[in-house]
Amino acid sequence: MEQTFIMIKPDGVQRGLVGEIISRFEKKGFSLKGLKLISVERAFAEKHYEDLSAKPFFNGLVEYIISGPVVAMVWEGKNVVATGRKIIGATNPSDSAPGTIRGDYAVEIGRNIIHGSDAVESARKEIALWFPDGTVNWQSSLHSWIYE
Ligand code: 3AN
Repeated sequence: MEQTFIMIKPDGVQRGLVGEIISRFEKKGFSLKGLKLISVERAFAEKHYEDLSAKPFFNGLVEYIISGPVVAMVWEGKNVVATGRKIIGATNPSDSAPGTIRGDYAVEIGRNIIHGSDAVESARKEIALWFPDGTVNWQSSLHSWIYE
């Protein structure tokens, strides 16, 4: 089954949105397979965002991610990468629809609360980076009520 990497950024943790965000993924029917509250070092944040290293906002982005603890998660389910991005909303909160996490709780692109993998391949890389010891292998007893 497909997995994605979701991170609640330091602003989401500071603003008390952890429970709300987890709730949205749970209620949708996705399964939590990994979860930790963690403060990351600069080099780790730079590795996570290495594809953006040439961007003018790269240093500010890294400073933001290391400014406080983040909640790193792995969620599993059918089409969870693409559907997770829909739940999160567009990168710039000015463009994210009401009803999405960023649409409901964020104002600025540089404080957009949450990260979600943008493709199955990047999800695989990000899960390996953030959960090097692997994730938890379990199946919800609701499985047959969510999938046919
Ligand atoms: P997403 O997080 O929606 O996948 P990306 O991968 O384009 O978006 O950008 C990664 C992160 O970089 C975003 N979550 C955002 O915090 C930051 N970012 C992207 N574009 C900008 C920008 N123009 N100015 C400041 N930060 C940005």
